[in-house]
Order: sequence, then C-alpha cells, then structure tokens
Amino acid sequence: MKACELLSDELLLKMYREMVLARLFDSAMVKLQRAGKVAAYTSSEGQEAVSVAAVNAASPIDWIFPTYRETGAFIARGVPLETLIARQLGRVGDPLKGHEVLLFGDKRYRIVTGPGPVAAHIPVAVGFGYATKRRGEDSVMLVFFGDGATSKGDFHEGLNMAGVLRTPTIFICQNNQYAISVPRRQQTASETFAEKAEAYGFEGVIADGNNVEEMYTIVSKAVEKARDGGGPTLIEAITYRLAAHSTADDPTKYRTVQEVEMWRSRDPITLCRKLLFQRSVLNEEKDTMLWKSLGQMLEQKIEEVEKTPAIPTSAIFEDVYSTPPWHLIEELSDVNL
Ligand SMILES: Cc1ncc(C[n+]2csc(CCOP(=O)(O)OP(=O)(O)O)c2C)c(N)n1
Repeated sequence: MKACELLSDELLLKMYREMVLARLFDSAMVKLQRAGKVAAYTSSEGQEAVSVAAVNAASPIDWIFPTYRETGAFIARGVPLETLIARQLGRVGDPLKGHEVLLFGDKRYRIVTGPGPVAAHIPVAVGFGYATKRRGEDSVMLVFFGDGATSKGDFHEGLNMAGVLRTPTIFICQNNQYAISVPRRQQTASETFAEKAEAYGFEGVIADGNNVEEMYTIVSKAVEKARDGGGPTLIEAITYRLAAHSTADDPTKYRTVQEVEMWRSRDPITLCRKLLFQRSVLNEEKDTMLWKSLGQMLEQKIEEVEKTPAIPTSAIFEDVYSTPPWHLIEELSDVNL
C-alpha cells in the first residue's frame, strides 16, 4: 500500500499551490491574532501536506470531519478564502456565526464542524458513515485527529464500531509528535499509532505525512477500498507541528531548537517544491511569483472582509434551540438595549 504513484504535474502543482496558500493563510491569521483582531488561532504550519493530499485523494461527495488544524483541507475542498477569513474575523460571512472559536465547518462543502473536546468527533464520523452506508450512499468519511486524541475513549469506541460495522471511514491520525507539550513517547507504549487498528480488525498504515505524493497515494487507496465496501483504514501520518500549539502556547518551553530545525529541513512545502523543480514545472522565478501573487490575493481579501459588518451580538442566541427558552429571550432583549 506504500508505493508512491507518479502523480501528474498538474495535480502536484495544484496541491503545492494549496499548501502554500494554507501556509500564508495561517501566518496571516497569527499576525491578526497578535493585532487583536482574531480571538485565538491554531496554525497547521508543517502539516499542510496531510490534509491537502487527503482531500485531493477523496471526492467532493466525501465528508470531512476536521479538528482545528486542517486549513489545508478547507482550501483543497474549495471553501472561498472570504468565508475562512470572515470566520476568523467574526464577520457576517462566517457560516458558524461566531460560535466555536478555533473550529470550522460548513455543510455546503461537506465539512462537519470540529469538536471542542478532543476526539469527540471520531464516533460521530463513524455513526455518520454507518448512516450513509445504510442509505446506500457512496460517500466516504475523512476524519482527522492528532496523536493525543488516540488516548481518548472516543478513539477506541469509534474504531471498534467502525471495524464491526465496516463503515466507510478513513481515520487520519496526524502524528505531529506532540499533544500541546506531551511528546509522542508519553502518549502511548505502542510502537506506532497505526498498529492500533489491528486490535479492531482492520488495516493500519504508516504514511510520511510530509510527502504529499505518498500521502495522496495512501489515502486514494483507502478511499477506493472504503467506497468498494472494504471498510475502514487507520492512517498514521508522520509529521511535525512547526508552529506553536496555538497562539496561547510557547513551544520553546518543551522542545529544542535543534529538533524544530531538523523537522524544518523536512518541510512538506520545500519537499514538494523540490519535486516540481526536478520536473521543470517550477523554477525560482515562477515560484517567487506564485508566493507573491497568492500573498497579494490573500491580503486583498482580508482587506475586503474587514470592511464587511461584524456578526450581530444576537447571533450568540441562534442555532442552539429551535424554540429559545424564556431566560434566553430575556437576555437577548438586554443585549439589544
Ligand atoms: C477532552 C479534552 N481534553 C483536553 C483538551 C485541551 N486540549 C485542546 S487541544 C489538546 C491537545 C490535542 O493534541 P493532539 O490530539 O495530538 O492534536 P494536535 O493539537 O497536536 O493537533 C488538548 C489537550 C480538550 N480540548 N478536550
């Protein structure tokens, strides 16, 4: 299952562009957070290949269950940048109307809003997949989570249920080496995360999560298998979080500069860039232009979204109860004073 397929120049360039855009987006949002315009942010720097490759390997009919670290998945699925920016800046274009800081979801793109409690979305994705299977639909579920999530009961309950019911679920564990400050070695006594699938009766595969070609190939095969009724797969994508856990974290307290530099030399964007240079699809000049034009487009869209109205405060009362209880109606009238 590991051998890399030779991907077309076009697909490789598309994924490179999406990874670069995710990198630029994350860096712009961290800056806006420091400027006090974004409440909090979780960067996916260093992990872009995992979600970009996975979503490209799936079909638009497939559902995405992300965490807070899947910017690449949203870009690869085609969510407009304006929507992602409005979400972070609390503007009217935010499909979640300001609810759920750090997370994103939008039914129009088959993206189910991530969980507040770590791993809580895993059994939900399995149940959702079981329902689609029973309805005779063809869609597959891509569920993303970190290495820390594998220590939660939800992970084990979800995988057990998926194995028994042979649901069309692709479990993508982003092993980015840390759960905030807890290193991977303290997370499990197992040699790998992938091998945990064996206990639940299905295949677990290790992928180099910084190699976009390998990631694409492995997810494609798992998606094909799930769609053909072959059941779930657990993919352990080995990667590294180059940034802090979130804008509220200081990673220098728990990891060394040398370690970060070692992983920086395996930056998925640099590795993909190298491939594109080898194939003569890109050169220095074209690459500089690509970064510059994507950066300018992003800046322009941020400026445009900043001019749009903020989400009204009353939106905090919406989408929770179909019939709001009396005390919320009373609070709402206070807000509108
Ligand atoms: C049940 C629960 N416990 C603790 C937290 C606080 N928390 C938020 S993210 C996180 C680390 C998760 O690590 P991992 O699953 O490896 O994902 P990563 O952040 O590395 O992508 C923790 C402990 C939480 N949100 N939910």
